[in-house]
Amino acid sequence: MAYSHYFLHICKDNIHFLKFIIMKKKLLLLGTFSLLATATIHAQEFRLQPTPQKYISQDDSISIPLQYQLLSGNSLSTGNTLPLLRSLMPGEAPKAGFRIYIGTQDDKTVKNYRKRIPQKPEGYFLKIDKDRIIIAGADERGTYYGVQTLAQLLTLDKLPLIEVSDYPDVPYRGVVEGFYGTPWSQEARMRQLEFYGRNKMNVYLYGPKDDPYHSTPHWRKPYPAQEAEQIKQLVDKARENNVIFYWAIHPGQDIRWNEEDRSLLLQKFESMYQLGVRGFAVFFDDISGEGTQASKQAELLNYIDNHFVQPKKDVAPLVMCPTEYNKSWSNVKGGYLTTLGEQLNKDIQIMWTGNKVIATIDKPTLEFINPLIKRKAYIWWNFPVSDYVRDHLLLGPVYGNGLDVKDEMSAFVSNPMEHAESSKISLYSVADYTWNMEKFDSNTSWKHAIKDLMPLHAEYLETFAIHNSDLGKNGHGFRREESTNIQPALSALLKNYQEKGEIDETAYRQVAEECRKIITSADMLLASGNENRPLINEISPWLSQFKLVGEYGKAVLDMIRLQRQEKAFLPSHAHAQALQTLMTDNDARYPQGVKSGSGQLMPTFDALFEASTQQYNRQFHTALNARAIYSPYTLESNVAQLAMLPTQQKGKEGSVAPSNEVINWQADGSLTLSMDRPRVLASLRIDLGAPEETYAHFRLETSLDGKEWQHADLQTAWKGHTLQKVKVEGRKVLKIRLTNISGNEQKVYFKTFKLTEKE
Ligand code: LOG
Repeated sequence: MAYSHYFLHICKDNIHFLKFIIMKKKLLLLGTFSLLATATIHAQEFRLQPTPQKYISQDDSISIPLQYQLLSGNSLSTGNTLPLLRSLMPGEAPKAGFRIYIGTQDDKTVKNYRKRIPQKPEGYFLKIDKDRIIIAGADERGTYYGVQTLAQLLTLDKLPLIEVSDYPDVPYRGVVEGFYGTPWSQEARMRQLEFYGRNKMNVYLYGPKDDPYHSTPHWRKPYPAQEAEQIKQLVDKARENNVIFYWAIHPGQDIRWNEEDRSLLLQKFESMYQLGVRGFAVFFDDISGEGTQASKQAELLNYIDNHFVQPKKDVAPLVMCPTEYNKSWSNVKGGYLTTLGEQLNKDIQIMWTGNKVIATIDKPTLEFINPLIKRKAYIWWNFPVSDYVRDHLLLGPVYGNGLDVKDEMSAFVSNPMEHAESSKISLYSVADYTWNMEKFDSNTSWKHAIKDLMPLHAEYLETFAIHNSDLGKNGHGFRREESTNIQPALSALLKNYQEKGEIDETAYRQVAEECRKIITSADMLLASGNENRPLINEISPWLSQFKLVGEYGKAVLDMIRLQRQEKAFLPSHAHAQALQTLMTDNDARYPQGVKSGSGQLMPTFDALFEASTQQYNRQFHTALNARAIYSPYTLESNVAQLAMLPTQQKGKEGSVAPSNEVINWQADGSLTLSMDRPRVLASLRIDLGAPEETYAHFRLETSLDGKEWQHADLQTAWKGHTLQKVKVEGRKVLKIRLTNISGNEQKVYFKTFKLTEKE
């Protein structure tokens, strides 16, 4: 296939949209994959990522030069730009006719092109001519990005004659590993850093909540040797990929505002500096008490800036995450944010998650915060983080952020899922969005992200991703579109069936076809071998669930088709029930739970299951089980942050989903968990992540009828902080209620609320 060629389509304005339809040699060389998979990716649509600001391409191309003469500027004698170029193009030869001129703007090698270099940080000019390539950067990172763009063009069979003038919209773009739960593995982080380099993201902030040396209890102590070595490895990897590695500390839970703690914190930073870290951050999110004082935080940060960051000269601007880090939690009159705005040194960056903890970012978001903090917000975007909906994968498109806010922010970093590889679907688009906002096209970017992760199985991964996008009910009330491709057919099918007892044949065929695609996609991905093993390992519980969803859909379609046939209906009803059981079992097999297709597919299939069974029962006077899902627990609360938390059931265990944030539990506020019928308890555990005395402010009661309430003792079991095991063994209850009786607001966490029933 060496003769393959590409076609250029240049659209109206001739610059921003360029497509190469190309047969990629590289893909065909990956011989380990099945023929079928290879056949499906014949026509690859090529696109530069992130979308460049400007490019013009002639309808012509050259063969990739086998030999070339390298003329490189002095500014590149160190750093990783030339090593990257050499690794991409091995044929360097002193006398070759083809030349590559590369340098930053003051270098002689690119002096003829100086005027063409965009005068923007990290900008570059790249030109591919018949006899030469020019890569000229505004600064070193810009030159490096020019080489990264060339790297993408080199995946084509031939090099297009092209001119690119490019620079990023947002100064700092990247990722904050800032979620609760299992931190990313070393290997995952190493792969991430390469991914950031390739996608022109320049920051990675290390701050996993569950690294004990980042937060309480061990933030004061240096890392043990082995962990330190791993961080050093990451720092080196980051540098290799031109990413600034920020190390963040989270001291606010137990910091004392004295000299001892200040110097311990500085010593910790110094030890990280020794490991090569050149970016530092202090996070004060999700804390209560002493640590939350704005003026103390500002004093500490300024001290770090004046006595550590500035004197070192080679350290990136200090970043801080405030305690009031989103609008819904901020009390402007209380003066927390204005104190930070006024007192913090001007070069210190202040993070902001938006109008809520989880929110998209738009103009009004920034118009609110920027004047308060007297600087451009450093956006901490809580997507695709899933630590509050761990049973879901968030693989849908990145959408909803303003396309007109590039000048209003100093940075935009995404907080990802604990699944590193799966997060790349969103991170790819975050790179694209932050580089060139106006041209950002959510859906195109998403499709290319998927192709980037699994070129040979993109079609299947796309099917999986489109149905695994929404978060389900959650405490933050943040939702995403899901199953957009089939949603109209699903609702037409359901509406016609429920309202008229009729089958919309077109919709039926579309849904049946989608179920077939779902099953095929799950199988193809599970058997995809080594194309992207880390990704498949992460998502395999969801792939198994996804396949069951497809099978369940098929069984339910059979049910509505056979609903009037007394005998034939029964096996399809039984099969659908069996599949429900398998899905429940699979969900229970993993501690975090596993939900798939929960946004559109499952609610529709469940509703069809119920409607067809009810119809059948009516017609044939039977009593088949017509209930698809069943949750024995419901939660009610007048504490705003608790009201939306989902409940979960696993075998004999019932629980309310935990929340990570500080809960402001108002006086007399209560939470009530109700059961479908009286149940006998074996145990109840409550963890408010608070000192023992806090529990005295709460009253726990149970009731058998919802009218009369019986007191239950909260009994402390010590577990670092506290965990309450409640003495309820053998008690029969319909409702459990926890009330703040202190007369004041209580600040607590809501880490555990879990009961087990007696056999
Ligand atoms: C935490 C963060 C967590 C995220 C989503 C910030 C600044 N802090 O509610 O660690 O991953 O929300 O659960 C947060 O967002 N607290």
